[in-house]
Amino acid sequence: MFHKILIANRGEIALRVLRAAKELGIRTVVVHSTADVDAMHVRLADESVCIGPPPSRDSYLNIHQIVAACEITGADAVHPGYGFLSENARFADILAAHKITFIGPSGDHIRIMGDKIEAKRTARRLGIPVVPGSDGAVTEDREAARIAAEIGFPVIIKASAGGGGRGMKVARSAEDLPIALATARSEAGAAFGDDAVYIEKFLEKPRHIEVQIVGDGAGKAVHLGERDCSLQRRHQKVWEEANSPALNTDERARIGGICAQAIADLGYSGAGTIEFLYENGEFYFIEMNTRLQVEHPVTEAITGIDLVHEQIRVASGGGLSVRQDEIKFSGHAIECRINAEDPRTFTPSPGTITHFHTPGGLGIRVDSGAYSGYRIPPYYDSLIGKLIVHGRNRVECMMRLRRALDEFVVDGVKTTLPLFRDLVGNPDIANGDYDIHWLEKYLAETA
Ligand code: MV4
Repeated sequence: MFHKILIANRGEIALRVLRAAKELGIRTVVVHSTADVDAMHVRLADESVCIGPPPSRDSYLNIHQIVAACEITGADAVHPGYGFLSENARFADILAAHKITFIGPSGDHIRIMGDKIEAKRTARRLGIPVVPGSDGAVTEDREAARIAAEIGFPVIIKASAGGGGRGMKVARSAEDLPIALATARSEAGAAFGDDAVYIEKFLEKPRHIEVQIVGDGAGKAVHLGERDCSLQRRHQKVWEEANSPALNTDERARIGGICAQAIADLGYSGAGTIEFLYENGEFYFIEMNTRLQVEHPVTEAITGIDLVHEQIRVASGGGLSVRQDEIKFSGHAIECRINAEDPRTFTPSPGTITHFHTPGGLGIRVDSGAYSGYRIPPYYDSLIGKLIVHGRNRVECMMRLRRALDEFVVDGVKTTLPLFRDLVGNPDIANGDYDIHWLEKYLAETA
């Protein structure tokens, strides 16, 4: 097991990882920028190293400073959290070269999944169902027209170096296609320095369903069911649930089994998420994330498994703590992302939290580094906490969520709490009847 873990992140996820490390008896080091001197994770860590000024590229993204902090403190492993360097293959390689363990997959696995064309080819080879489309990059308009005619319009053009919704163009007819291709290519080239694009059938009203997996790097892997993350705004998730209200037990076992087998065959190490669009009872792979995700606590709530413990175990060579047949799904969980933003325009609202009171009681978890008097710096994302509610079934979960939202007090800055108080009373949400476009439509209609 590791002696000392360095946490290369900030905010609620730094605290989340710190708690897991403490439980496993591992010493903790945090790195932080000058803007985060008063952060909760800095106070709770065994040691802290200030690595630079507020801008991320000078601190949380500064690989040399982080490696130096490992050497100075004697940390033998790094947990990257999410965002920042969590899916940076070069960072994973550099740590390996310094004999420091990256708590995550190999640089090569990160690289494969970071290239969306390569990721899709790998998924298909491993038996994961993918969206119909081009087998690789499309370079010629003629070729694009042939593929689009074959799969049928509408189609979507995506950047291979994109992901998370960046660099996508929809073409509804053959006439639209050349312009969509040219725009997608030039935007991809400008944004990512890589103009490779590919074509897929455009799914009109899918849900976003993602499967949580963990691999031991030695050919064993498990799945921990799925999360439904369809409620998004501008590709930012707002509300996530486990299980998906759309799936039955058989569908869950089938897609989960396919994903676990694929991850085992890949020899993948660590936690990961396989993202699908789900429409008319079919799953279509779109991307894989090779990190722990913001919404991982809903999976922890219904399985009772600590995903960060599993990440640390497999990274240290200790293997998975559970077999697939020991993983049971119990009840229902919902996560609301509490952002310091206007609840309607989502404009960031940094500043001082004058009063912070979190809900409690059975089935309630709040992951947050915020406290009364905490000043939210303006330099980073606006997530200040997550409310995760668990119930024996979805109805109980929703009742408890409504109560928890009533108890939650954040004064001094605007937050997304009022939006959740609206959503929890909405009939479509109560019925679990929503797709990836529902939230944007709702926000437009209720503006
Ligand atoms: C799609 C799609 C429809 N058809 N692919 C957006 C983010 C990126 N991960 C993939 N995305 C989409 N890919 C096909 N073939 C619609 C989206 C999409 C979306 C997906 C998940 C959650 C919210 C979304 C909002 C708009 C578009």
